[in-house]
Amino acid sequence: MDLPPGLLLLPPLLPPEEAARLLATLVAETPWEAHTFTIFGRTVPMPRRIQLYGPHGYRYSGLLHPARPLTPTLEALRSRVELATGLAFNSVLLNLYRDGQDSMGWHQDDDYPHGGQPAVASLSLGATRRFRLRPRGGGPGLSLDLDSGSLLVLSGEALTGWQHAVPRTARPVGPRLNLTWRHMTGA
Ligand SMILES: O=C(O)CCC(=O)C(=O)O
Repeated sequence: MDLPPGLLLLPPLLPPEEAARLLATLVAETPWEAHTFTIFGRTVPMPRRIQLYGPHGYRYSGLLHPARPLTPTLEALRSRVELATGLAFNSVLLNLYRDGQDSMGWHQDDDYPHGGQPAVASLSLGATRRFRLRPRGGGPGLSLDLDSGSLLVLSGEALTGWQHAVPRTARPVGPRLNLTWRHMTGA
């Protein structure tokens, strides 16, 4: 499949058994946050659990997340993601999709308030979910099924010219944890 410029699906970072162990560890270790967001004047629960780690506070979905040091588990993982991608990361957003009803709406990741390198490395653990992309200017989109252990890099045009989403699914699926590695700079 031809991927848009700036989108790179790397060989899996982790074998399935290790990905499953890491999923269990991270689900247990993470102080998950449940949030709400407002859409068309209505406040609704965010359909997933999240946590953000990194040296700088970050405004995400209308909330200021304070700086939170990476845990030893995340530090070890960061080294592996950096080695595989050749990029440096200092922050990571964890999104936990508890089942097929949890999702992520259309958005783009080019909004760091204080700059930083905008490339994002996305590591998926657990249930395979469909990752959808569509050009901001309209036109045909595409979908990728992200398996446990997969590593996807988004940079350049893939971030500025495209939006992405993880839709709900009626298929019975177990939990999925996605870690988006980022590089942020302070104010
Ligand atoms: O769960 C995913 O694969 C996507 C996560 C995402 O879009 C984000 O963190 O901005």
